[in-house]
Amino acid sequence: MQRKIYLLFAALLSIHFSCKEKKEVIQYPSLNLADHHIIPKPNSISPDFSSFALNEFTSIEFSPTVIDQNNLKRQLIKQIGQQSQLSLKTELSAEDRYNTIFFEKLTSDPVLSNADGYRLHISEDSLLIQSFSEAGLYHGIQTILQLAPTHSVDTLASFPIWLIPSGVIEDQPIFTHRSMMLDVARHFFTVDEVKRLIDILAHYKYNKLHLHLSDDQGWRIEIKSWPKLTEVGSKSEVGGGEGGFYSQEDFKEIVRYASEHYIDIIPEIDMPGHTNAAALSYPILNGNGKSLSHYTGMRVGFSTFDTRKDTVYSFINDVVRELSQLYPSTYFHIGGDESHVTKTRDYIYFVNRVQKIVQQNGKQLVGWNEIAQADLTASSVVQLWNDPKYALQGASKGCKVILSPAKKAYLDMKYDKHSTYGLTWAGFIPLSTAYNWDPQTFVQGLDSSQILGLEAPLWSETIENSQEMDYLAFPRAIAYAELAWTQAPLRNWNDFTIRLANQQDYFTRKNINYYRSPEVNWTATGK
Ligand code: TNX
Repeated sequence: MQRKIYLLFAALLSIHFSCKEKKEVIQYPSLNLADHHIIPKPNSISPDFSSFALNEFTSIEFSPTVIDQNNLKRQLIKQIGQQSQLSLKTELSAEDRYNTIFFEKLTSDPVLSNADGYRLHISEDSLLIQSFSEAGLYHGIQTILQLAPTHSVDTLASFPIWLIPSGVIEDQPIFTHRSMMLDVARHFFTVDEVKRLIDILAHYKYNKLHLHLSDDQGWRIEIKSWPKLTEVGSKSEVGGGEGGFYSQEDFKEIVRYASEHYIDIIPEIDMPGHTNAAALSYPILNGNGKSLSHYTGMRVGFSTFDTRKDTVYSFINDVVRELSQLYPSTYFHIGGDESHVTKTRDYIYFVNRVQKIVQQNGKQLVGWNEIAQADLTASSVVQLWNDPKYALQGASKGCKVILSPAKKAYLDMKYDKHSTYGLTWAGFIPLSTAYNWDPQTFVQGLDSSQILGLEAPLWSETIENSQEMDYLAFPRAIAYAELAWTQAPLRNWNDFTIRLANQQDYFTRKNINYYRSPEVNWTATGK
């Protein structure tokens, strides 16, 4: 359809050359910015029925206060290059400049209030991206990528142009925390597999990736003061594979790569339960009184640290200290789920002590919903997964809540009974179930101001590589991206499925093995 419009305009439009060699005046086709397929859906779009012609003479400029100019420029050039034949230039001489993409950092704004928000002002001669933050400017790039066609028009100018509809987009998320979790403990995923996931999440404006780094089946992060964690504890996984771990350098590389995409890494060390691999490495930590061996099954709730032993807390302090130094962002996740063999009073005593350790190491504690039973300070965060009463209990202590209700948001649940991978304990989660709920009103009695955001966890008992990860994660993670960003009145299932069907070019380019949900008409590419 779009190609037809281009051809029509090519026939109608005359092209005028100005005296400067590269400058020529084109009459821009009238494109409708409202005919977009952007996910997450933006807050407001005002088309003005012209276009901006992206081309190799488009210069990239910044207001002086933008930090990370090099990174933003590099990401824009790289990501445009990945989806089209266009190589934007890092520098252009004044006479070579045809039009401009201008990044502006705002200090105040009448409409945008959220640091992650951005405005695109797209006109014939410039594409202005405004935000309070570099992350917001990066989100603006992602919207441009979704607006830009993969194919150029070669008939409207003497050089190829990629036409972007003109107008104004004003956009900001409902949640500051838009997160996915990857369990690298049940099965290990390599640094490259994690980086590939980061690319995709960033494209849909996620800003957090939580890595579940330890569980009964394996310990996945090098701790220099406790070397057996990786020498012993990393060498197993579900089903008996060889396991694996990230060296501290690997972990820093993941953090660095994620930061180029404005994604924070949140590491999780799960305790006092889910600790078989740690206790196998150092039996002094063990609190369940049983002899230990590598665990390759899928049961949960049988392991615990000895919560009354000071050595356990010295150990935890070393782990939290070493790990905290590897990343700059705020949160440290202590797990805390399913400690079925830890007595409740020991569990509370444990979480209280670990909360102090995390805070003394300069981080804010996050834990699965059971931690709400402890004496949490208001800076700690409760992650709802199975019981809303804990979300309310956490909120009553002033804590913010991350929503990951298993029945709605668990990426490891099967889509339906035919699914190749996945579990079923929280029910089937077809794409429509993933999309059609409202995080802001999900927990009755929880004020939406207490909600930090949404996280979709991908537990990895049944998956062991990127292809299998993709099957469970996509397209559901794209539905959650929209739930975490777009206001409820703007969300619409039918409209979402059409925009989703239009992501197929991107899926193909990224080689994403997405699940072709029968609920989506994958051939519905138009509006
Ligand atoms: C429950 S959700 C768990 C995990 C499992 C998951 C499988 C949570 C906090 N704990 O240990 O991997 O179910 O769906």
